[in-house]
Amino acid sequence: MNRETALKLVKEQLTDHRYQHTIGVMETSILLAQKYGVDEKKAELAAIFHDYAKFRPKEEMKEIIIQENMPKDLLEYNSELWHAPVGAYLVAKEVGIKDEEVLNAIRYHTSGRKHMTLIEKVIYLADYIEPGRYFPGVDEVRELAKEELDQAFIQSIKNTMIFLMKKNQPIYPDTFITYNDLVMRRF
Ligand code: DGI
Ligand code: FE
Ligand code: FE
Repeated sequence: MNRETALKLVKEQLTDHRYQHTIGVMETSILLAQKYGVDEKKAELAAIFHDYAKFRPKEEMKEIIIQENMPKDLLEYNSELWHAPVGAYLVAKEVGIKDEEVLNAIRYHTSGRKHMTLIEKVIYLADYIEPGRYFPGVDEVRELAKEELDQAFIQSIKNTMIFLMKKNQPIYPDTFITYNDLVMRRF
């Protein structure tokens, strides 16, 4: 699917603000893909559709999680997590994308998971550092992303966990597992 067709399809699903974020993620993903040796076209497609399900009603997402046998524990944690696996499902079903690497990059773009692939890390990171983002510490992650993918990725996951903990919010186990996996293999 070419970029124009994909953008047209996703635009219908999103607010203007979220569409601008998507363009930022797309551009950032392409740069990261070039730098870290990921298929640019796959990264572009995953980036365009990564937030496809962001505005689906919670009830619809809940039903899909149950009916499609997605991890049930998702329902116990923040509903912000749901649009990622539900998005992967809907992008396959409604848009017809079949590439598992692309679908997994969408599926794990919020929670992370153990043994993340390069394209999954690229999408996670691009989502975090695209030019429209203003998290505390995002500039540090932007600098790290110019040097080393895993370092930047770990820092972004750490920042997200700290952000959640400061608000006394639970952290989904896969997010911890992602952090542990990277830290234990690298340091
Ligand atoms: O959809 P976006 O806003 O572009 O970004 P995203 O898909 O990374 O969603 C991030 C939000 O999800 C972020 O504000 C933190 C929130 N969140 C809630 N619980 C968890 C979580 N993020 C992670 N990684 N793990 C959680 O347990
Ligand atoms: Fe998202
Ligand atoms: Fe996003």
